[in-house]
Amino acid sequence: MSKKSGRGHVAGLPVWDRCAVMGVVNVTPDSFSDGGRWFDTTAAVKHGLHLVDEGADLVDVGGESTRPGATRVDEAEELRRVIPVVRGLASEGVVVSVDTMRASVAEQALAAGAALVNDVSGGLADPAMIPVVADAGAPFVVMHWRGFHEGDNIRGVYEDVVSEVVDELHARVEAVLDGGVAPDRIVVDPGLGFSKEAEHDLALLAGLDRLLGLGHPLLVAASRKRFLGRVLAGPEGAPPPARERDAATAAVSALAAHQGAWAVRVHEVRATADAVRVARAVEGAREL
Ligand code: PMM
Repeated sequence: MSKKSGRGHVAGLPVWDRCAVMGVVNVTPDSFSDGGRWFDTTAAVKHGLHLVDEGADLVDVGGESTRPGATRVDEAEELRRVIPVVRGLASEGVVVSVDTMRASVAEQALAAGAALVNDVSGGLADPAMIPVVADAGAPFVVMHWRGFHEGDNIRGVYEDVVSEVVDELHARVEAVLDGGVAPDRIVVDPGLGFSKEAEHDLALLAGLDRLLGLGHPLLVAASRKRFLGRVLAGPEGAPPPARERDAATAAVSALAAHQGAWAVRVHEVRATADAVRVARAVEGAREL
């Protein structure tokens, strides 16, 4: 998969001729950036449909916050939050991704119509995840992950963050392949903000070409994250709140799309939908 030949297609999903836009629906009371707003099935489905109207190509539904310091929800609660929303959106023809670290949630979400499994642990949190995804023949997002957050960012220590993330993702991809997931169904993701400081996130965005070198479509999920708050705050200032980071998020979307990302995962879709179209138009001009 070269940058020139496109950003790669993920078997089992529609083909987009530009960077795809994944809109986020967090069905949680406590997500770091939009928690509590869509914490009910009807509101969550409505929000997902609104994101599609705004230009989302797929909608990522999650029921567990991965915010630093968040406590895990139990399985029954995660199922209760996620499955009706997946079913509701899929029945409206939306391409749904399920954001979960639990195999049981992934399995039931796939049965309810989800098209893609997005596991921030890359299959590490639940040993049953890879077999479930392999048996279903589902596409799988493998994110770079060094373990659950435990308050202080004890795992966010790197000598060369880009090389280490590439190597660790490569090892995860091998494990996922060994587990029987087809190579054309694997998406990789650098896991911005997970065991990473702002400088690491920025270095990863500067090194997307090396992540693309893994040979799999690349998902970039920068939306409203802490590193954007740091950039916008400047050296002395206080970071703006998460919901005031959407213009910065759209800037990252344009940069990621321009560098060949397969998809960007965002909370506010409209500006990013424009950003990826501008990136596509620039790419088209280069092809002339
Ligand atoms: N980040 C969050 C949740 N899910 N999924 C992928 N693939 N990559 C990410 O970086 C990622 C994710 C945390 O952000 P949120 O709480 O604002 O949704």
